Amino acid sequence: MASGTISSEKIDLLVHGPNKPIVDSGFSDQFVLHHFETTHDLERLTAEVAAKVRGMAVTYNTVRGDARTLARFPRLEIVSSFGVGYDHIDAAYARDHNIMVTNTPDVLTEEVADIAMGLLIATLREFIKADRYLRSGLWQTQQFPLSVGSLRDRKVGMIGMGRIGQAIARRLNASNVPVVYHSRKPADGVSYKHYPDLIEMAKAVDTLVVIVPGGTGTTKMVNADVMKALGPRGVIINVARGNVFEKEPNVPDELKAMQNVVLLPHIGSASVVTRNAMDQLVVDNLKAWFAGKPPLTPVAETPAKAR
Ligand code: 8YV
Repeated sequence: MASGTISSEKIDLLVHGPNKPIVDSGFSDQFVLHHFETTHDLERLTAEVAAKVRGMAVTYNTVRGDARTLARFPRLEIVSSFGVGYDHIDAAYARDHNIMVTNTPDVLTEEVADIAMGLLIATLREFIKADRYLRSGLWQTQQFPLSVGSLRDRKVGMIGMGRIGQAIARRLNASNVPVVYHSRKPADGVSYKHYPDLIEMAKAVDTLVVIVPGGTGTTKMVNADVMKALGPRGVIINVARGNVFEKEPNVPDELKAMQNVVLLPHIGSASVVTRNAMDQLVVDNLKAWFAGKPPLTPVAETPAKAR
C-alpha cells in the first residue's frame, strides 16, 4: 500500500454516496471532500480532481467501487466502504493496485443477529398475519388460529458461522434451540456440530438460517436440492449478505404472493444507532490511514501491515 504520510498537505477524499452528517463533518480542514452522490453523478468528476483523490468513502452499497471506477484515481490509497459486505468493491483489483480496502464489521453484528431472530419468530409464530387479523377486526368475533410453527420443536442449521452467525447462534442457544452449522471449514472456538456437506445438514434439521457473504461463491447456494433435503416443514431465514433478493429492491411477485413468507427490505443494520456507528467507522478508517496508522478494519484481501 502507498503510505498515508503525515504532513500538512491537503488530503483529497471522494465521498461517494448520499450525504451523511457523520461523514460530512467527520474530517478536519486538512481534508478536502469531493461529494458525488450517485454513480451517474461521478461522470461529472474532472480528471483534475480525480488526479488528486487519495482516499474514498463509499458510503452506501448502491454506489460501486468497481475496477472501472477505481482506475479513475491514480493516487488512490484507500477505499473505506460502508457495510460489512463489500461485494460492491473490487477488492482483488484494489489489492493488485496497492489500494487498501476497509469495511465496517463488528459494529453491526448484534443488530443483524436481532433481525435474524425477529424474522425467525415472526415467521414461525405468524406475527404479520396476526397483526393483519387484529387490524381487520376479526379478533372481535373469533380467536386467531394456533400457529403450526414454534421455536419449541425446531432444530436450526446455520449456513455460515462468522461473526454474525455466532451472534445468531448465541441467541438460539439462549432460547434452548439446538444449533448445528455448515461452512467451508469449522469455525474456530465454536462447539456446535459442523457439517461439511450442506445437504447432509439440511436433512438433519428443519430450519435454515443463512448468513454467508455475497458473491459468486455463495450465489444460489440454497438450491432446490437443499430445500428438498430440508423437507416439507422447512423454514428458511435469509439474512445473508449480497443481495437478499436477487435484484433488490425488486422482489419477485411469486414471493409477495406467499402469505407464509415474511419479507423485509434490506434493513439488517438499519437503525439510527448502528448506521451512525458504521458511518463513524468509515471516517475512522480514513483518519487512521492518513495519520500514518494501520486502518482499523481492513478486508481480508488487503490485510493491514505495520506502518
Ligand atoms: C449495508 C449490509 O450497509 O453491512 C452490510 O453488508 O448489507 C448493510 O448494512 C446497507 O445495505 C447499506 O448499503
